[in-house]
Amino acid sequence: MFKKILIANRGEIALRVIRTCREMGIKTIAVYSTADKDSLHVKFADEAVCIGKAQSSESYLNIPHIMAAAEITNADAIHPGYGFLAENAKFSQICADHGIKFIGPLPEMINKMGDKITAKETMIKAGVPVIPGSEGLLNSLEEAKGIAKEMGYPVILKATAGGGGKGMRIVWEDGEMERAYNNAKAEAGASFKNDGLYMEKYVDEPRHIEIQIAGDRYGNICHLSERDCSIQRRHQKLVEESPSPFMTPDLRYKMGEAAKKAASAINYESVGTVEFLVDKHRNFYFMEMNTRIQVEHCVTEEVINYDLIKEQIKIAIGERISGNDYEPQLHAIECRINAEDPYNDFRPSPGKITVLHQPGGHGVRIDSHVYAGYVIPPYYDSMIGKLITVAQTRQEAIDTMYRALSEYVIEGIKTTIPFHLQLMQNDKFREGDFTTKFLEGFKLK
Ligand code: MV4
Repeated sequence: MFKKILIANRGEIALRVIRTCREMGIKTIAVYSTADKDSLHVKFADEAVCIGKAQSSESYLNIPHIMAAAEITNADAIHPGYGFLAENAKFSQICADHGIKFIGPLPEMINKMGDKITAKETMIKAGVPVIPGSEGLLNSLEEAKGIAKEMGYPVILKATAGGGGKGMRIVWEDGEMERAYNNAKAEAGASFKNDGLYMEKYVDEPRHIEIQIAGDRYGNICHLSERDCSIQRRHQKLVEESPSPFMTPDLRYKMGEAAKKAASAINYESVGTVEFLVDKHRNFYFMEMNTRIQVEHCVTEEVINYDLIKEQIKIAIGERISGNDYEPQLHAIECRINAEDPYNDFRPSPGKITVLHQPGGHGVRIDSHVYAGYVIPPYYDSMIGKLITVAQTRQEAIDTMYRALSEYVIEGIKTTIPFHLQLMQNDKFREGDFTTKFLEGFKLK
């Protein structure tokens, strides 16, 4: 068993990992930037090391600073959380070189999924359905036009180094291709130092449904059912739930098998997520694989009654997983509470939380690092917590969510709570009738 884990992250996920470590009898080391000296993860960890200035590049993304903190505190393992260095193959390799266990996948697993064309080729070989498109990189504008004409418009251009919508362009007709191709290429080059593009047939109004998986070093893989993450805005998820209201037992079986094939194809070890686009006919296609614990892992924890961080740590130690798949036993919904003004284009709203009352009661879970008097720094993402409700049915989970949101009192900053309150009352949402385009037509009253 690990004696001490260093958590290379901040905010709610750092606290989330500390909580599980404490239950497992593992000591924790927090690292923090000067902007986070009063953060709860610093207070709740057994030890804490300041690793640099507020900007992420000087602290949470600074590998030498983090490795130095791990060396002086004698950490046996590093948990990267999500974001920051969680999917950095170089960091995973450096941990291995220093005899410190990276609680996550090996570098080659991260690399195989980080490049989207490589990932797609791997999936085709493994028999996982992918969206029809170009075979690998587009070599020129003329080639792009040719493939689009053959396949039929609309198509979508994507960056091979991308993910999360950067360097992505939808193209509806031949006349738009030149601009879209050049813009996507420039944006990809600027964002990822890699301007490689590929093309796919555009799937209009899809759902984003992802399958949580876990794999151990002995080749056992299981799936832990799906999360529906279709409610998002500009590629930022706002609400996630499990099960998906669009799911059927047959579709879950097929997507579960496909996700396990995807993970097996790279001998995946750790917890991870396979993202799919699902069209209105319930055809599903591999989109990408996330080789990390995700923000929304909690809804899965609630419906299958497992601590995924505990499972992730046990896999890293070398324990075996059972190999059984898991079906949702309950319904869970998560609302991301962000320090953003939903009435002003979700503009960030950092600052001091002057008054705080958090909801509670039956079926309510809050994963958050904030407290009354806490100052939200402007340097990092704006999520200040996750409100998760769980109940026997989707309707009850929504009703509990509405009740819990109504109890929240946060003063001093703007939050996404008014948005969530309105969403929970929306008829289409309550009927489970939504796609990734849902919020494009959503007006806040
Ligand atoms: C697509 C698509 C439609 N057709 N690919 C968005 C982020 C990146 N991971 C892939 N994305 C999409 N790829 C094809 N062939 C639509 C999206 C998309 C999307 C996907 C999931 C969740 C929200 C989305 C919002 C806009 C576009």
